[in-house]
Amino acid sequence: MTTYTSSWIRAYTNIALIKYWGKADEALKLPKNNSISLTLDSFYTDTHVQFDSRFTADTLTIDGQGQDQNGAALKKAKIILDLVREIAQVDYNAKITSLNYVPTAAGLASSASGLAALAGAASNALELNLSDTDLSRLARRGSGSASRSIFGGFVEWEKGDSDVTSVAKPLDDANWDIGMLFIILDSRQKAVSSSEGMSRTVATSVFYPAWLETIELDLADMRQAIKDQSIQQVGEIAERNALKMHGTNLGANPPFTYWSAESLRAMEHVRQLRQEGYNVYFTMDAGPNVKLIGTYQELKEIKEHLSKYYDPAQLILAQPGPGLTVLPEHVHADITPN
Ligand code: 2P0
Repeated sequence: MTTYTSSWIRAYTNIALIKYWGKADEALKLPKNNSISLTLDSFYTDTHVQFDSRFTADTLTIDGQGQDQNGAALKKAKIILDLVREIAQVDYNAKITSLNYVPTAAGLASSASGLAALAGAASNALELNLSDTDLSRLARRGSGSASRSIFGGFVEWEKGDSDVTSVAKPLDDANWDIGMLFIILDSRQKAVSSSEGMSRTVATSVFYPAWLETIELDLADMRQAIKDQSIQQVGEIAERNALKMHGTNLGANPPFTYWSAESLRAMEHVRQLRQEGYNVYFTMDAGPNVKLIGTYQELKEIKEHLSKYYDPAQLILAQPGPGLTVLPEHVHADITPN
């Protein structure tokens, strides 16, 4: 019998300030445009992988729940397992154990942190000693946004034009006062997955050409705003870019939106807070939740203010978070498979 076991690896989630919206290559997950994100400390996934000659199938357990052999989560995981098995030249099946530290009912996509943690753990088990750049490439094959969660702070995923060149790079360590406040509005499964949403938009949206025509300018402006450590610029550009992304969905055929009435109400709160003098902006992803961008200090006050309208569990503050982390042995020692 042969067995290869990883350490526990932690990856933090990230939220895009300039969105990834559209694939140039579906199989390789090469994006149509670069994206820029902020890795956050509040949401993360811890993952452990064991390859063993006795296992008869790949298995995945998330928060103690065994995942369906034909389910979406295991399918994405297998892409990464197959890639590392090919590099290491082993054909053993794997047991993946994953813990998601996303508050219950948050309804936030865990694919960025989940697939980044898996890329780290699977390659750690087989002692591949991959560089962060190669880990980003590997994570990307599981889920595009996972490529960015290898790094902490502000990150840019360069679209590239091949499997080798489409990788994320750190932009800025975000060691200044910026944070996000999540308003959790709905935890139900979304009707249009992000993969389906982006491919329908690329194929049919009359507004998609405008997205591509203006993206380079948005990227350049965002890089400068980050360099200047300007919350106002980062926030304004991120808000505009998010609204533009959501606009492309309305121009698709059939049209769709991730917004709910509650999302619009949350956006109105942000506009109202600006009128009151707060330097706060919002972004939204492939779901109804709204994420506020501001200084951590102001977001703390805003959280208090918004608690008039929302349950405390719906309001979650986050600060910039680190990249992929190898956890010390005592963490999760009680549940580590042997
Ligand atoms: C982003 N999103 O940049 C964009 C903005 C959602 C809206 O990346 O198909 O789960 O696995 O590559 O990474 C969500 O898409 O999609 C996403 P796949 P992924 O964060």
